[in-house]
Amino acid sequence: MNKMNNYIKISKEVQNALDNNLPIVALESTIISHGMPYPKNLHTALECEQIVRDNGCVPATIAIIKGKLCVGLEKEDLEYLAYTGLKVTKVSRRDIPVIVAKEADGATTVSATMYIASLVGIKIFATGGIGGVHRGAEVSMDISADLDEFAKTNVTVVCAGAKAILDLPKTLEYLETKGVPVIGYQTKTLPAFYTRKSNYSVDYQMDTPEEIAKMMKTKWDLGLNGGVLVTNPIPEEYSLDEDVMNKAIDEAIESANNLGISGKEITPYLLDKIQKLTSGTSLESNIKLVHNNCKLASLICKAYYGT
Ligand code: PSU
Ligand code: MN
Repeated sequence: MNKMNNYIKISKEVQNALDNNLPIVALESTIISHGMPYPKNLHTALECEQIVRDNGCVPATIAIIKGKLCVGLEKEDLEYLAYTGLKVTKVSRRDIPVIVAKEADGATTVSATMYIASLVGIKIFATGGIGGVHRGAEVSMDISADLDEFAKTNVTVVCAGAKAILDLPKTLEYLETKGVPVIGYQTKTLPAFYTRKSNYSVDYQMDTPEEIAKMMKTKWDLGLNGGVLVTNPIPEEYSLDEDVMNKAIDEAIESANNLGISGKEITPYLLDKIQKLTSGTSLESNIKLVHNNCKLASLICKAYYGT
């Protein structure tokens, strides 16, 4: 652990929470630099932190700054990540050692954020959507590193389901193979990010934060390492029309294919294209669902810590 400490920088607020065993909710930074345009990305990042505080937990936004794995960011770090946007390296698990060794900056995806959160003992993390199995993965082999992270890292992630830019049934199959429970919060159907429902079922419906917290404890007590995925439907008033969204998604995927975009660029490209095609309504929904997830993650976190 000593060697590890050289690489980690914990903010005062988060260190105080760790010292006093207070509930902490992790937040990712790829969503800031690559998932939303400036300045809404900055406002959203600050609002997310505030929602976590308002719900009785301490926020820990995670990123790599000058080669340090930062747990809890200062306002100027958030401003920098938001303003610099796509020029900040998108860091998933495989990128961590390279960016740290170069003493460079990185916006962490779900996989990298889960890993860094786990290093300091944070158990819960809120985001918008996770990466998954892409459509056409049987040819491209494009499966997000997020899914394998769930197989090994003991962190629960609260999201609004997987976006329909992905292949939802293949994503569920993959998580099943990796032994990851997919929980629907007050729903039996897998939420599809912009919409409350998909055509697919979650593994288990759970109706209270306490029920989820008890299952997490049980899982890890039993030595069943790996994450838990909690899917939380977007609030009704912000959910978008399924047909309109599917049309935008199909168009965005076609455009990405025509341009030959692949690898780590594809998810940010599709998100940006969909935002443009829906003239910003999808961005507003995206922001609202992230807020909603920050609240639920905080409630689960408090239940987990018994506070
Ligand atoms: N989903 C969103 N917004 C995002 C992402 C996912 O709605 O910004 C980001 C997350 O950081 C996620 C990453 O971990 O995209 C997945 O990228 P990839 O598909 O390249 O693994
Ligand atoms: Mn990928």
